[in-house]
Amino acid sequence: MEIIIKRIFTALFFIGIDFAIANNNSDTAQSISFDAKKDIVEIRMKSTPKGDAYFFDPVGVLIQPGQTVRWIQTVFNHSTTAYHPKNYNHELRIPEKAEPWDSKIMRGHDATFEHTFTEEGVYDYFCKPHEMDGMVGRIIVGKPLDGPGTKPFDYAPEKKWKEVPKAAQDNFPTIEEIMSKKIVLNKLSAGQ
Ligand SMILES: [Cu+2]
Repeated sequence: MEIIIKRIFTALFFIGIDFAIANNNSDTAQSISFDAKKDIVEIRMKSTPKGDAYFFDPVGVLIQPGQTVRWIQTVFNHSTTAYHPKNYNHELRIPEKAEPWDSKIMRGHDATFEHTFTEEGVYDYFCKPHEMDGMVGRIIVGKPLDGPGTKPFDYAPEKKWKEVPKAAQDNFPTIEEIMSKKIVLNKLSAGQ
């Protein structure tokens, strides 16, 4: 009996906390946090059943400024890293005004990383351990505009940025495909 009463008290305690948090938000904060939660786009870091290839799925997404992307690791040890000179001297392939992100190597099943996008344009990113194998993705925020992500690979050889590996170049969905489909599933995910 005592245990049951304790449980009821615990339950009431947590309901109380939720209620307090909900009431603490101003109207604006409430609507922003509600919308932000609803608008999170999830991209999974997966492997083929045999474990011989790793990939982002979906590999391409169209989102709107202010939206957040959440990467979820379903198999061990990946990163989501923007193509940007600040990230290991990689080629600049995100809008010039945008902040680059780098999750570093993520550890553990269900590890997640989030980034909120505000600048419009094309964003290319890679997984640090598997870029050479073609584990890359592309996100378009709003409109592609004509930023670095719309340019051909190795568009500025004088900068001496690290080259985008051929396997990676081959795995980006086209801008046209992302704009028309909004979500481009990875061809490696077929049948999963
Ligand atoms: Cu990876």
